[in-house]
Amino acid sequence: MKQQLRQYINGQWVDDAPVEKKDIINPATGEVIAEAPRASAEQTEEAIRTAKETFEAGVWADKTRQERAEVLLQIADNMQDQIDALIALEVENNGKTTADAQADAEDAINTFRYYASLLQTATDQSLEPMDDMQTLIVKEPMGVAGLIVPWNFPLLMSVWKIAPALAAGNSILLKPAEITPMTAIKVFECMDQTDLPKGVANLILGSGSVVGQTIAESDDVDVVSFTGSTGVGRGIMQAATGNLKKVSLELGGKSPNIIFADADIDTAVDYALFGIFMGAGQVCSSGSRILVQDDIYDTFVEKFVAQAKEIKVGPGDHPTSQMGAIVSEEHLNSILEYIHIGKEEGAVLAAGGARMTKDGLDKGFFLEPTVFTDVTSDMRIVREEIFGPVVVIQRFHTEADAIAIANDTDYGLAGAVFSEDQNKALRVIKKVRAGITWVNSYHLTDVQAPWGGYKQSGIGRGLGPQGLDEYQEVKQINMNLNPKPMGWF
Ligand code: TAP
Repeated sequence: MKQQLRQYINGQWVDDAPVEKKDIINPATGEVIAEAPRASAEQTEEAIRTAKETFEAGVWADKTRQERAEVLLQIADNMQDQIDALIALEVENNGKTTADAQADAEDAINTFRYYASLLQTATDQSLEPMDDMQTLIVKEPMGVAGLIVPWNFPLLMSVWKIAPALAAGNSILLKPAEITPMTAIKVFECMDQTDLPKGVANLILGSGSVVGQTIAESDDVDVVSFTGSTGVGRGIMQAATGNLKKVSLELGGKSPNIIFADADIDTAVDYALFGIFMGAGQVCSSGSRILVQDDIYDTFVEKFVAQAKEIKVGPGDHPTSQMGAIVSEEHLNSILEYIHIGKEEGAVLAAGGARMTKDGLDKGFFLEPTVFTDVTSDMRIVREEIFGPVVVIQRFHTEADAIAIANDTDYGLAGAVFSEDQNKALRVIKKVRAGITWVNSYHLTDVQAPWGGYKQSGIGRGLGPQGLDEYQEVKQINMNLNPKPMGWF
């Protein structure tokens, strides 16, 4: 008997499930682990109405910052109690390794705690009175926040949106990716056991084309925060024009990782492997283009390829696995298609390139860590986001070449520089047109720092104080301290 998943609307787990259902698959085994409802547009509109009613009633929006912070901390505590279950569900539903899922779960809990602490910092401003006018600048919740998240970090991406949206006092409607709803449901179980008023947080399950599109178009949604592909993000922006709702977009990337000849080569190889193969490359900020200075190109490629071939690929819950499964067979096939395109384009396949079926991996969706060398800037595998464990290694000559190649992309999400010359590293990273960057590191970031992209990698910033601002309106209140006729007319 398949586990029946439920939506959470108006503080209730909804049992009268819609007719349409979707099988939820474990990507490591191909097994069906649960069955999820697929909400219709009408059901989505009803959930939006619930969120709107609770917002207008002020049951959450009118709470003090202290009261909201306390609820966020309750959620964090409940998640901490459930951390093993959160990790196991993320591994089972997404295919990532236990180590990856553990880092995500800890990050998610920390995000609730961070926004609780940020609420203790007063942001309202009172200006020095001018004549008899006293001006206050205050921040207020926007209203109903529609939160749409992808499948690659189902837990973390949900929490990166839920925590600031609730901290700001909004009512929310979360739509996880249809294929990975399990940990979002667990987070709502954790929220259900707190003092969060009913109807403030709602979870709706279903497809992007129906549920997501309805959220993006709805006149009753005041802000839509979307993480996903650039193509869908563009559509959401168009759909949002009806009521001119605020739009926050965290989109794709094709991020450059620049390795200078004076870098510590073993450190650079190590981080470059982490940069692309962590999460099986299904990470928006992956370092999917490695740029290597020609003096060390051959040595770097030799070391990188040798170590890539040693990565242990397997089920995420297996203690020896270093890289897990691809999230779905459909996505695996799309990555294999890119590998085929790369070979056709004339790139050299230096490692991997094939689906893995031996040693019991045949039922799951596993792919070898894949490395292409001898690529040119016009190739599709260099320009397009593959979103899998596939990296291209490019050669550069001078500092100026490195910057030009790094920025030769429509994306601008992330980037890194490796060099022992700190001045050069800083000079170059400042020229890289991207929002999340590193020097002699990769992937590691702080919840207090804003997260987001330049160019077609998005609009707005998540995390940090800016992440809270995405869900707040700013109002000026001008008070006449000495009311009497003004005499203008
Ligand atoms: P998408 O296909 O864009 O889907 C993301 C979410 O949008 C899913 O919940 C999806 O629903 C929904 N959606 C699909 N069509 C929609 C529509 N017409 N209207 C509203 N919502 C719609 O992305 P994905 O394949 O899940 O994730 C991979 C992409 O996300 C990559 O491009 C990656 O770079 C990007 N990503 C970016 C970041 C940041 S922070 N920049 C982080 C993670 C991922 P269903 O899937 O249920 O249909």
